[in-house]
Amino acid sequence: MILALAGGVGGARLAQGLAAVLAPQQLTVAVNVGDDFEHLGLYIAPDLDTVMYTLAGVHNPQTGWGRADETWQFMDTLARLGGETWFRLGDRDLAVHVERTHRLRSGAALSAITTDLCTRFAIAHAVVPATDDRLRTLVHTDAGTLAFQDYFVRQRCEPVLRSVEFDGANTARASAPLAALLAGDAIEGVVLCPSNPWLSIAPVLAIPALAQWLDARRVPVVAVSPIVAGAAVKGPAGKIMRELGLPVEVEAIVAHYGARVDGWVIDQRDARYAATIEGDGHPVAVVDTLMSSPHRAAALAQAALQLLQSLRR
Ligand code: FO1
Repeated sequence: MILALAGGVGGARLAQGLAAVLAPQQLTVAVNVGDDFEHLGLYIAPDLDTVMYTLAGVHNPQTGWGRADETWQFMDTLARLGGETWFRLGDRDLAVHVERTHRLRSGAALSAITTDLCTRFAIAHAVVPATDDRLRTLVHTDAGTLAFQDYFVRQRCEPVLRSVEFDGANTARASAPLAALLAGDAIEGVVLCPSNPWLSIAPVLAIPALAQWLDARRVPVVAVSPIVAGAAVKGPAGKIMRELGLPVEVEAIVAHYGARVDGWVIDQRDARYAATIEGDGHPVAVVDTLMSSPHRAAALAQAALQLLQSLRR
């Protein structure tokens, strides 16, 4: 079993690649829930839905979020009624939020709901929220402390980020299926997807059970760099790194994860960093990391799995 930690578009794309090359019983994707929030009375889980829609092949490849072939009757009507429209919910997408919210209010756990929704989308591989408990990313900025989606969508990541906090992380437990996996000995390796390390992966690693398991692990961890040729492939990682006073380079990502990562998959455009990273004791695979098609995502997944395999020997 390979455990992939994912959030956002980079995570969803690599999860799709891993699902293409691993059998269903060989992959669990544990997804960030720090971006989740309540909006218009609904519970929205953007990263879970991005992974779910991508694995189901119904995602919108242009936006990276939401569904393909979406219609917007609900949003248009809401706008006419004077409702809040800064966070856009398509008609098909809306059905997922309504159903998930209803089930949560009936007492079901987020992980159980996710498993059932994924089955209904004919997804064979396991997708689990990192936690069933409340965990919310708060962004401390020059414009004050902002809830994640307020910062990310409403304010388009424009405020200068000073630090990030994961409200509830200290008491959050691993979700039921993830806890069961961590308690057994099925996991043979971990892949950190090329998701934003500060906004998407950090909330997952902030869950004490997961952090403790990783620090005591007996299996290798491989990470795929989300930085290519001095820029983030997608999203605000580059801007955030500059605001944190870090160079927007692979080596800053390597330093950020430190001893938590054993081996690195970096892009061929960053090949010059390979010797230094290897010199620090981390084997490196240099490949094309841009997942511009499902085929390329599968090739990248294969490279990450090969590196994991070599670390196991
Ligand atoms: N991102 C946007 O930039 N604008 C939106 O209106 C928006 C709506 C939205 C609706 C459902 C959903 O699951 C995701 C949505 N996202 C939107 C993406 C999302 O907020 C972020 O990309 C993630 O939280 C970051 O990983």
